Amino acid sequence: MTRQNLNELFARTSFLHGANSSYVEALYGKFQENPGAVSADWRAFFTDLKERKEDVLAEVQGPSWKRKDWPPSADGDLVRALTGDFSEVEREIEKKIAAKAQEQGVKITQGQTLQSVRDSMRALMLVRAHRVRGHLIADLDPLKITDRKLHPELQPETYGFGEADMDRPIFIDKALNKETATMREIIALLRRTYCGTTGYEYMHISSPEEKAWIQQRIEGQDKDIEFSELGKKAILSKLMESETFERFLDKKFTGTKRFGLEGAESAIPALEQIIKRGGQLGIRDIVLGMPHRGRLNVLTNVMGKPYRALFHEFKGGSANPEDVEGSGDVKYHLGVSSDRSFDGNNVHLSLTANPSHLEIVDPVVLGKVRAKQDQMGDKEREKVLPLLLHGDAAFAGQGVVWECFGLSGLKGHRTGGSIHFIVNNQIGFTTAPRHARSSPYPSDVARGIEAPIFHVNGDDPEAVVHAARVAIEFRQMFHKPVVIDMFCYRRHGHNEGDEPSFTQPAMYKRIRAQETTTAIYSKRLIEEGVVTEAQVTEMSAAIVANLEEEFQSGQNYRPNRADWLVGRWSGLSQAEEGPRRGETGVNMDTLKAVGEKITYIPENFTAHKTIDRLFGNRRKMIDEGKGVDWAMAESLAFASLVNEGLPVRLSGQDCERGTFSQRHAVIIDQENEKRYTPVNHIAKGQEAKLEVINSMLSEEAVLGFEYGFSLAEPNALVCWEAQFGDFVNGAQVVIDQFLCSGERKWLRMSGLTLLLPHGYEGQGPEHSSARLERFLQLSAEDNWQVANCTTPANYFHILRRQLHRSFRKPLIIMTPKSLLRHKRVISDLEDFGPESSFHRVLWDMAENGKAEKVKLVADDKIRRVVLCSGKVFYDLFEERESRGNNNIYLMRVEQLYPFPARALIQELGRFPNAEIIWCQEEPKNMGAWNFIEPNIEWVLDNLNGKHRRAKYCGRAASASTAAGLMSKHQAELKAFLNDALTL
Ligand SMILES: Cc1ncc(C[n+]2csc(CCOP(=O)(O)OP(=O)(O)O)c2C)c(N)n1
Repeated sequence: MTRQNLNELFARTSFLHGANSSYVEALYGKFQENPGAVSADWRAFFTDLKERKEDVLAEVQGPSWKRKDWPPSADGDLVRALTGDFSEVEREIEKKIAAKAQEQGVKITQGQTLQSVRDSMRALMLVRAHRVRGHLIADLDPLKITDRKLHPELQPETYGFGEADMDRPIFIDKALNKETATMREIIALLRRTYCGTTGYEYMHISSPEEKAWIQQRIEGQDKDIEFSELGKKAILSKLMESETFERFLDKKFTGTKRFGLEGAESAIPALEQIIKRGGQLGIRDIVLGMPHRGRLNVLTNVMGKPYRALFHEFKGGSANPEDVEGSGDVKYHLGVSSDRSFDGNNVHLSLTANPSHLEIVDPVVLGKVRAKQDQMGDKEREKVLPLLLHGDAAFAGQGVVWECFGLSGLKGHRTGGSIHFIVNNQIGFTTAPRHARSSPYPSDVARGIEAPIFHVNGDDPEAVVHAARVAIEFRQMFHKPVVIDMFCYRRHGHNEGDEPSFTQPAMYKRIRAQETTTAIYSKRLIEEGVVTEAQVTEMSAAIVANLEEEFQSGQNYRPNRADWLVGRWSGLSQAEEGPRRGETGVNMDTLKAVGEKITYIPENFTAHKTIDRLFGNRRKMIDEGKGVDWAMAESLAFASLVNEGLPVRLSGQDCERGTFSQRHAVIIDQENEKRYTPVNHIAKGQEAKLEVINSMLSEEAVLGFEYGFSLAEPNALVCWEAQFGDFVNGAQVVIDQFLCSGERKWLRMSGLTLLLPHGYEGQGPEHSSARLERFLQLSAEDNWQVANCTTPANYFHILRRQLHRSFRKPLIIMTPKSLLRHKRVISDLEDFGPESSFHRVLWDMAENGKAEKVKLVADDKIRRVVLCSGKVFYDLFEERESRGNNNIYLMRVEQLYPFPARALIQELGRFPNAEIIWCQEEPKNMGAWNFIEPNIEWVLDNLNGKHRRAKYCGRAASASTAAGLMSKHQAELKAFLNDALTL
């Protein structure tokens, strides 16, 4: 179709786009069969159109790169409404009414038919209004403080139905599961379904199937929330356990912070329902994440952590045996795992340890889930469920919540739908909802990804459990996130020592008068005859007796085993001191074979000509055994790992190609846009794969996700790459709270690798620094590794080392930009071969005969050693070449942390007469200087030589990371190189 035709079409029908392609297609089919079957407008258009149907549809369907599942096909009503052809719906209804009348042998006049059609249309509008807005007048708030006025769109009068019209039967075309109903019945059904103690928000979903499924599940006379006697008793019992537990803690440990769940107890039977129903629907593993509120209750009453263990911790005892190292954490941050079994279905549960920073655990949970799904081969992502609990203020306020929703539909990060349970106690510390968010509900952010949202009154435990059931069913059916927003209250202050009436006197007056959820539900069940008062008292007494018994056992309780290095982690151990090189060299034959595969472009694949050339060059590196550059070294590292059966996962913005167009891990056929990942074609039946993911433009959630993945999968190399190193700032919380301290706080190892492009090349303040200084400041207690490598071979080994040792530690690497194409930044293939390994300190290249001009003097004649790290080494090297200076030695610290003290004692010991300089390209208050100065001093003290301290050579301290002007950058560089190389 020509652009002119298209424009014409757009002018006439503004809805012609991919969303309606199936509609247009169907219409065109109809037209081809019988031109009279489509409206005059369309007939004229299709007749005008001389071209082939395929062309029309190809245009309508849009470009090949567009998302296949988006936009979803529009529902018929909407399309008709959009085209202004609403009369078609009316005509259909008219036909149905006539057919019905005929079937019943009733004669109706044309006037009567018209009246019926109008009734139908107006009644259906009322039905639709309830589906969309019913929740606005639902009875959601147990405290009844929210003003939920009748909404005009939900009033029958608005649609012309007065009292006199209430009992006339109206044809409603199977809406509400009924063909015909009176307005009185319709209103009753609508109010019961949409305005009771559950308010459904789902009409923002554009998929007709999902919408219809929810309607089928909740609408109609037979869809009332109903539980068996056994079910009701189970709910009561869980509520009682939950409430009694908090009371018991309050009595025994009065005033101790516990962030009690009181006012939100219905969350406990709801979680129980998700596990139970989930188990029936194929869930085998649930990873939970939650904040402080109610955590102790969830730990004991859902996860099955023994009460005695918790009581022991309340008394100041450790959660781990005494001989286990670690600095520990407060009890309301700790994780735990357990197995629960319902009706023969076993479900493994693990609650992820988290820091105080609300919501940051969410992406970590998602990453763990993804790894477990991969391990189980759970392609449909139906066996492992992410289950997240939230506070209302945090859910509305923390951006990472949205970022996680953003990940939910993406190939590299989806998890088959997370369930979100908001404990909406209508307060955040001391802040009221009207000051905590700009939208009506805390859950509104979920509308953006078309997740269904079930608002529910926490004082109706059956409604809450029902919402939980529908939520897990929906998730299993459609693999999308679902949100339960449970309106409730917080009985005490933010923690148990806080006085809430300072700030919310009216609310707390109501709360003090509010009966507990358990009391309300007990009364209801007594009235229904499900239990007797005596039984309730008995149940409660039994719970207290058990808690007392556990309390006594807690006196002598000692944890006998720490929950770490078990399951997938068994076989790994705590890291020991030493060089810890690992066996990272690869046999030459393997290197060559693998190198050949990853530079091969299949016959029937049309690569871009630059890629063709690039791959040819890479092949030459293998054939000639020299000149291996950075990107090829990385590719060899990935390929050799997958070749050993160890998967590699790399995510980051644009990382398939690589920000600097260096990687090309996935190549694209220029003819048909087919993708080809060479590393995944190393061997027939290759099991371990390289998964490279162009991620969403987020740092916080994506890094959190990859960290979570690495927690659950020790035997994959998991890497996250920042587009430029400075963007890692956006994920600082993950770095501070998890990556650098997770092992010490929670005994959780991670081998996550961060690739952070870093280097001063005159690109301005934002693209120069990955803030090396921050990582070094956080370095302590052997918590991770920070490196700034200068050779492709060292990069290859440090990546492989991540999986070839008996422990896992996060790795932060400053990665190059200009050095990716620097003529000196190459390695020989044999530096990857057997016996080769990672070097924490690297010698002067002039010693290896790689300098053209400089031949160094004997070690004792060396007058200065310039220590440095990263790219600046090459600037120093070339400047020295141009000066021809042969008594200055350039030594590289490739791994900054753990600081290679012993290696440096050995290497610097060679130069007894040399002064020591630390040279860096970063300003003095940044880079490694503040970290490395005392470390070098320690080394020099140990050497006991003439020089005891290193001198600084580099840029002056600066507020901004780098100069904005290239000329200023160059001048600074020239000045400090001069300082470093002038004796
Ligand atoms: C990111 C972050 N900011 C601030 C805090 C401090 N803080 C702890 S709890 C809380 C209120 C949370 O309110 P809400 O999410 O509604 O949960 P609730 O305590 O009411 O259950 C705040 C502000 C925090 N823990 N994390």
